[in-house]
Amino acid sequence: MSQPGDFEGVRKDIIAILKQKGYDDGSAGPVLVRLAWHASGTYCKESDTGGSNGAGMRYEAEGGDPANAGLQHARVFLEPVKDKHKWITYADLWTLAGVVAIKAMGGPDIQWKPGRTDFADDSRLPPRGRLPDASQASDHLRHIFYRMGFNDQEIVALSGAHNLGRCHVDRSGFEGPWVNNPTRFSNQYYKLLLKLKWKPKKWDGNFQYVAKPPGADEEDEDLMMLPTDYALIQDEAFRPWVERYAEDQDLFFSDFAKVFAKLIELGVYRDEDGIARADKMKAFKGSY
Ligand code: ZEM
Repeated sequence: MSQPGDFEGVRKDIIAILKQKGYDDGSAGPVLVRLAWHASGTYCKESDTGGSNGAGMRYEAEGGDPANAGLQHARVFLEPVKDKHKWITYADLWTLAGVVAIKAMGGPDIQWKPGRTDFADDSRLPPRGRLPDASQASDHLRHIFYRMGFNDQEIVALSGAHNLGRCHVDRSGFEGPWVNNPTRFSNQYYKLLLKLKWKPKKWDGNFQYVAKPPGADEEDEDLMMLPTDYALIQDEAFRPWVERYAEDQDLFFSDFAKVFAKLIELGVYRDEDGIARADKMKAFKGSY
């Protein structure tokens, strides 16, 4: 048991569980980033419901949503950290783990503030269907991300998280990594989107794009893009941001840091002093 408020201790212990021999590419990092994103990405600005408060994925109604398939791995990886620092809420731990993982994989420093509260029961969970559907295109991306309060540039910057990790057929119905080194944060995703010749994958699974990595041998694993990734280069407002981030990694890192910090604050009400106030959060008192 550590001292309440020892977030440095929590950060160290998150770093210590990142290396996971035998799991995916040897790292828990990417799936932790996805956990932070799915915990936050249910937010609806208009009704001020959903978001990173509550840690609703602990309950079947949210955790068992097919959109969240596979994220139990992330939650299990974090259990020893929660065990050692019992005072931290799951909602804080999941968002902090995403931030720590991004930094440890070579990404930018992202501002993180504590104060999220865990729901005491499952009566306040956001409805299913608020997370994006990878088989759709630009209109859908705008519909989903505008609802959270993001703009076109922020949609493109957030999508750069697909530099990390991979798709798993048994989780999403899609298959493969976006980049060659999926545990190293970079702007490679944007470069490959523009540079490679993306073709529909020939298989019985979900429609997705594939390409051989540059200089690949026949047996090299195909890289992939989801229809929503590909939409970023087809849409005339998204594409210029893909081009800018492909050219300028520093710009991408600084924009990504801002937008990820905004993502993990969704649904968190803070007083002017920055202190989170659960009793002022609609998700805790209102109804859907
Ligand atoms: Zn993802 N994402 N995502 N994403 N994502 C997957 C994996 C990962 C979409 C999506 O459908 C999928 C954001 C945005 C969007 C990560 C981070 C972020 C997978 C594969 C799918 C299907 C899941 C599987 O099979 O395991 C769609 C449609 C998005 C709309 C733009 C945003 C925003 C993210 C963070 C900021 C990460 C890190 C992964 C890799 C997870 C892993 O386990 O390796």
